[in-house]
Formats: sequence, C-alpha cells, structure tokens
Amino acid sequence: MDRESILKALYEAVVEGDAERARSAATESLEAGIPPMVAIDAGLTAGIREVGDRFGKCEMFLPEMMMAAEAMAEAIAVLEPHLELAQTKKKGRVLVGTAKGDIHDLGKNIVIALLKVSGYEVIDLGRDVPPPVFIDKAVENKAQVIGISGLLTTTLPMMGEVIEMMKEEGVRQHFKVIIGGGPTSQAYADKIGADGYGETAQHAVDLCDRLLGITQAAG
Ligand code: B12
Repeated sequence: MDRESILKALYEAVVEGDAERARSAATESLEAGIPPMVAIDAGLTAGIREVGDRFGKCEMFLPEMMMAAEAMAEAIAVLEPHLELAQTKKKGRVLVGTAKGDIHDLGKNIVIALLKVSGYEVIDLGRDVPPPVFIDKAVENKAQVIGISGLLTTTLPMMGEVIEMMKEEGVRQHFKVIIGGGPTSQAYADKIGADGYGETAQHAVDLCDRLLGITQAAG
C-alpha cells in the first residue's frame, strides 16, 4: 500500500471503530517509513475528528465514539515506541493531566509522548484530576510546568480553579501553567491567567521550551 492508502486506512479504522484494522494499519505505516507523528496526525486524529463531528450531528452515538477511541488508542500503542527520541539531555519536568470531570485522554497522551521524546521528564496524572492534586503533585515532584488538558466546555472552569488555588496557596510563581484541548484557546488562557495555550502536541513542546527559556542549542 502507498502512503496515502495507509493514512486512509488509519483514518477509516478509527471512524469504523475497528481496533484490529487500526493496529495492522499502524504496523504497515511503520513498515512504509511513515513518521509516527504523521500517522497520528494525518491518519488517526483526522479520523477521530470526523467521529466527533458525526457525534455532534447525531450521526454517531456514544458506543461508536467509544469504539473509535479504543481503535485510536490501540494504533497509538503500536506507533508510540517508534517516535524518535529527539533529545537525550533532560530539559525539565512537566506534569500533565486532564481537568476534573473530564475523562478524555487521547490528546493528553499524545502531548505526553511528544514531550518525552523531546527531552522532558513527564509525570502523568491521568484524567479527571481534581485541582488540588495538580498542585500537590507539582510541589512534590518539583515540576516546572503544569499542563492541563480539557475537552469539555462544562469542565473548563476547573483549569481556572487550579490557578486560583495556586494563588491562594502562594505557589503560583513556582510553576508555569499551560492549557490545551478542544474548547480552550489563547483568549481563554489569558482570561484565567495561564502562561500559555497550545493547539497541538507540538505546540505543547514549543510552549514548554519557550517558557523554560530552552533554545535549539540546548541538549
Ligand atoms: C474520543 C472522544 C470521546 C471518548 C474519549 C476516550 C479517551 N480515552 O479520550 C469517549 C467516548 C470516552 C468520550 C466521552 C464523552 N464525550 Co467525547 N469526544 C471524543 C472526540 C470524538 C475526540 C477527542 C479526541 O481524542 N481527539 C483527538 C486528540 C488527538 O485531539 P485533542 O484531544 O484535541 O488533543 C490535541 C490538542 O488539543 C492538544 N492538546 C490536548 N491536550 C492538551 C494539553 C496541553 C497542555 C496542550 C498544550 C495541548 C493539548 O494536543 C493534542 C494532540 O495534538 C471528541 C470530538 C473532538 N472533535 O474533539 C468528542 C467530544 C470532546 N466529546 C464530547 C462529549 C459531549 C462527550 C460526553 C459528555 C458524551 C456523553 N454523552 O457521555 C462524554 C464525556 C465523558 C467525560 N466525563 O469526560 C463533545 C464535547 C462537547 C463540549 N464542547 O463540551 C465532543 C466535542 C463531541 C461533540 N462533537 O459533541 N468522548
């Protein structure tokens, strides 16, 4: 299969919620030399976005969305070990979790995978993370950056709550806070006083580099 057909197969496997096909298409994409991030972005993510659009239009329902998510996760598990380590020297420590009330974690996991291969030590707090846990774990692990992912409009205020709580506890100045995920934006980051917003996993890496003053020469 050529590159376009493989990317299409990844896309279709997610839309159809076919985990087996997703795994085999992921393996084929590796064999064809397609960079794993391209397979994730142009194949899998494109597919899951289509699923989200169809769900939004009531053309797909929750069980189908769950199967699509499972297919995507399975393919990512095949691709992730092949992401190229861009940097060996550790750049810093980042803590990442999904906001309280939100169980979406595919995007968060891609962010974590890319941060790791870009030289960051990452502490994964998982999903549905209450605001105090972000703060306690950041203090405990001496993280420099807290990354909060959120896909639900209803749970967005939880991001602002983390920042407010940090101020109350007098630790705001010790950590940079970055946000990302569907309903977030630079405007929202500004509104809640976050240090940055990233649209993609690559933006998350660029943001951390910028906030920690890391230049290309480092490493
Ligand atoms: C897959 C999915 C699910 C899966 C999640 C599985 C999982 N393990 O994650 C399941 C089926 C469980 C699910 C459940 C629900 N979902 Co849902 N889901 C989606 C879907 C289709 C895709 C999300 C996704 O994974 N995208 C792919 C990833 C790669 O993209 P991403 O998350 O945006 O991440 C990228 C960037 O945003 C960025 N990024 C992400 N995080 C961060 C963090 C930082 C710090 C930075 C810098 C960057 C960054 O980098 C990532 C990689 O590039 C979206 C549709 C959509 N268009 O988003 C709906 C969607 C998010 N879901 C929705 C809804 C309504 C629900 C449910 C409430 C449905 C229900 N009735 O139960 C539940 C919520 C349960 C809960 N409490 O959380 C709505 C949300 C509407 C809204 N605005 O609030 C959406 C938009 C669908 C729709 N069109 O209506 N869902």
